Amino acid sequence: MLLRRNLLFPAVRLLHRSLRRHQHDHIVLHPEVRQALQLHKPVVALESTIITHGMPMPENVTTALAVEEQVRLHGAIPATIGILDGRIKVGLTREELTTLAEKPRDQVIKCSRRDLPFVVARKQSGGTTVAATMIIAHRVGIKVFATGGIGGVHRDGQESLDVSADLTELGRTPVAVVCSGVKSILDIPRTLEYLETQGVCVASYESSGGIFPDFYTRDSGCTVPYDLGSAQEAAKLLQSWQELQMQSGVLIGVPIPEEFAADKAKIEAAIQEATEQAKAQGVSGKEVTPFLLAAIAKITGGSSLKSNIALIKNNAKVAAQIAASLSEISS
Ligand code: PSU
Ligand code: MN
Repeated sequence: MLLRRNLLFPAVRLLHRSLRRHQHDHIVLHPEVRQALQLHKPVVALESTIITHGMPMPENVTTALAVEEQVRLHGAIPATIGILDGRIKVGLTREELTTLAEKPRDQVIKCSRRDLPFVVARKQSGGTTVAATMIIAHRVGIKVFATGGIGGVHRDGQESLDVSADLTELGRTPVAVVCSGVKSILDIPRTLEYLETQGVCVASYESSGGIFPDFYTRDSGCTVPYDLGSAQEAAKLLQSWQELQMQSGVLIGVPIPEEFAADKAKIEAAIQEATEQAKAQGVSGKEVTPFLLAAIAKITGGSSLKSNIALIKNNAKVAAQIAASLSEISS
């Protein structure tokens, strides 16, 4: 008896240890989101770096709430993902969202894949980037995610190796990201090359000829191989992607609504100026994107911010329609 117990004990201990590793409460689902997922209802994930680092107060809060409303209006449940005191929340409440938005910048971390374990361990708060939001969305079973724009290869990225972790995440995590493509503060052709290498299925949405958008304008001058004509067509693509069990993401580029598109020459000049300011001030690493966004908003007298708000609301609508259509054809 004693011998048997001694033989079994290490195995039991191992089992215990592995159970402990999986039984944690780092991720907390909002009851509404949990129920929607259990019932296979459409859910759209939303990121929070756009709230903590992408937009100024109070537009960050009003936009985040307006985006959630768009998701609901078009038939899905919104799940804004963010980190509060080390807890990863899936479906931030209005109060939590406001708390996160109002935190001083030095108390809220821009959280990408590499930052997640540290921020959780230290019980810090943070906004999740596209990469981190994808990880959490996938973990809880959300397939569709809407945002403004993803990170990419920075201009001169071939020298600096400043390539957003969003791109490698798209290569390794099966979530469909609906966005307005890649910001023109980045190197768009190189970003698309990198996504191809990562095996990411990239499509444009309702833009004949596969013209890929560039955030502030509808035409980046780059094309992608596929164009999706409707939410139903997008849902069919996602259905095949699920059936094939692709372990990589899908990127759907939705152009900014015509009436909010920026003037190409003006926005390009603002980007040049902002990029020079960043260089002169020695801005680097994860600070680059937030710095450029704020500088461009200032140079354009706030009109870039207006475009930004319009496009993310539109993306939320499209993502909700796609998620709704996907859950319809999958049930
Ligand atoms: N683009 C925006 N606003 C943002 C971001 C991108 O217009 O807030 C954020 C997103 O969260 C994106 C992140 O995932 O910046 C990319 O940052 P980096 O390049 O450091 O990976
Ligand atoms: Mn970077």
